[in-house]
Amino acid sequence: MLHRPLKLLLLSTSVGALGTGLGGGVELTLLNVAQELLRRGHTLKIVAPQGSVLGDIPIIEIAGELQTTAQTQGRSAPIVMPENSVLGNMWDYARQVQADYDLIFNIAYDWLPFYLTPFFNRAIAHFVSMGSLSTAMDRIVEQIAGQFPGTVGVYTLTQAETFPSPSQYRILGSGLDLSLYQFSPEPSSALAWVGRIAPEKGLEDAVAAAKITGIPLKILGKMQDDAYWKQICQDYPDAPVEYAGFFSTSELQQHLGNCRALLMTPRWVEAFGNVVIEALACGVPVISYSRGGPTEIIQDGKTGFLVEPDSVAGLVEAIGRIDQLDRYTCRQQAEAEYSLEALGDRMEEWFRDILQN
Ligand code: HBI
Repeated sequence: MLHRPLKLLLLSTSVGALGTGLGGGVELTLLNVAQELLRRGHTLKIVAPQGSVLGDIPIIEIAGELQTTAQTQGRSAPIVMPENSVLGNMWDYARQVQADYDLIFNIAYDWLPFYLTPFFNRAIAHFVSMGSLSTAMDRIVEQIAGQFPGTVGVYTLTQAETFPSPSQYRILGSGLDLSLYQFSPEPSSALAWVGRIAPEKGLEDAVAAAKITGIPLKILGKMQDDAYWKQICQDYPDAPVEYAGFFSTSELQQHLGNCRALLMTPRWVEAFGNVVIEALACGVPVISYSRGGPTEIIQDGKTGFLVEPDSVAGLVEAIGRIDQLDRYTCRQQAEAEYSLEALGDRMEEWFRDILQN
């Protein structure tokens, strides 16, 4: 069991079909983890909502109603299962086929997969993709992390620290297929902002900074909350910003590489911030609020600047110092710390530790 290839069943996020961008950074994480495990000789299947596409990886599509995104609910939100829940249907499928696999990998930030863990006779590795969002989720995540030690992983330490017992979580970090990201030595004058366009991402602060500095801001990402975007446009009618759309990796890295710096303005504890390492991979330094995952990635003053959270003035001040940063140093950090190789080692080691118990 320890060194032969593993048979893995990966269960995806429940809030949207893979490829729609609704899954945010988790879609990229799932694709990268799956590709790297396949490259290493393991076999795997991904179970995901109908309409999912993830590269050329085999997907078992499951019908049913999507879950509501957890980050739009309140801390005291009850657990809600829609009629004909795709999450319930995904996990009923997993129950039926579990004997064909060595290990199940869950990436949904939902109550059900955690609750079902003791009912399965296969080990389940849970990857928690966000920080603490509700007491109901905290309770079940903490319970399973305690009952099945070592089986609950997170991206970063700051993310783990949003939960009651941080030391129970395995820190897994993230990684990218760096061959998909071209180093770009000579950018245009524009700044970039990349992410799901939703309130927790704090886009309005980046737009305010663009208005104050007069530097054009290119906005890339899934238009998740139209009303939120319309409000920003009303509040900052003459800011030099352009919403360029939602792109696949190859187009995203072209737009991103052409920018002087990426602005990260998270209102919440960003669990990791895959866009940060995507920027570094293109040689683009990152200016971010000092909050969540980016604080563990950005080398302040070398590959970016960490700014006082929610301070637009702080963003503006940092933008004035971008020329102090070396773009090749940014690429080098991505290669040293965030390669797919490094992520694959961490995931494989995690799985083998779980199977040894
Ligand atoms: N919300 N309920 C729920 N379930 C998820 O799996 C989920 C989510 N919100 C966002 C999310 N997953 C991730 O895909 C990333 O956006 C972090």
